[in-house]
Amino acid sequence: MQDFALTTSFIVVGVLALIFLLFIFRSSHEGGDAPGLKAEGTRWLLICAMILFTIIATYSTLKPWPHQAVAGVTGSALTVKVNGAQWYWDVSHDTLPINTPILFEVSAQDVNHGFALYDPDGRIVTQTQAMPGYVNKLLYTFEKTGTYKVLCLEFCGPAHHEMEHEFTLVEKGDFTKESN
Ligand SMILES: [Cu+2]
Repeated sequence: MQDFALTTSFIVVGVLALIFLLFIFRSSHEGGDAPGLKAEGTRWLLICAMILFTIIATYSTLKPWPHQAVAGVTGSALTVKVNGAQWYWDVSHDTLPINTPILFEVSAQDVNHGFALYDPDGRIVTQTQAMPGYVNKLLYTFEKTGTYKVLCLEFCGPAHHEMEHEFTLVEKGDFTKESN
């Protein structure tokens, strides 16, 4: 869907640019030798060329959308369901393996919350919104073992600061689904 929207908007912009160019070309011909009109035409031609260049340059350097990355690995990923509520996190697994793609499926029960993961050094490593009625997919591969904290990033009421949770990251060999 994202790709479709992007491609469609680029095509529409491209067609509009072509219409502009057509009008500029025609008006500069109708204007005969009038130097003012020719200068105007050249200016518009340059503007359109710059717009086209920007679009092509942007399109050619685009990285895959995060959703595509999620779609590509869902088969090998370990899925963790996360549900935010006033004022706690309900998660399906507490212990997770490192060097394994983890797919967090994040939702909320009541109001918007912010699901943010902090590494053992207290640095935020990834985050997404937890929204009622939506499941936001967040893909992350942990590289270090230890205790990772979940904190809420969206003010969600008087006990917002108590919305903490912990994940224990262990070596791949030490991980069993039953250990959760
Ligand atoms: Cu909160």
